[in-house]
Amino acid sequence: MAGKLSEAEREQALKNLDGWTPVEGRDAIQKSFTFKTFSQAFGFMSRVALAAEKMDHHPEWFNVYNRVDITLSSHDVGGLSQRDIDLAGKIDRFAAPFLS
Ligand code: H2B
Repeated sequence: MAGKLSEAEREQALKNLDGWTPVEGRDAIQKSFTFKTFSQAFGFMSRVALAAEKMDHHPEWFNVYNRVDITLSSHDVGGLSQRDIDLAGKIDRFAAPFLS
């Protein structure tokens, strides 16, 4: 199980991710996705849900209509781990076809 990222690892990982920003007052990252419709948002969420279940690593998220706000953190280590970075990359790949 991947442990908490060091400050340097965290910085490097964030540089390689697109649009994920640190959450204020918490060792976590967040990103907001806006789709055209609820159907697209939910299709995206379904893909993320299946990948998350497979990884046994789950997002915190909030959906209203076409918007999905996602926060990633590893609860077991109380902060950001490589699992969050891997999941963030997958999430971006799932969102890309809808947003291009
Ligand atoms: N998701 C996240 N984000 N953090 C965790 O620590 C975590 C998880 N732990 N999904 C998993 C499930 C754990 O509860 C199971 C038992 O492996």
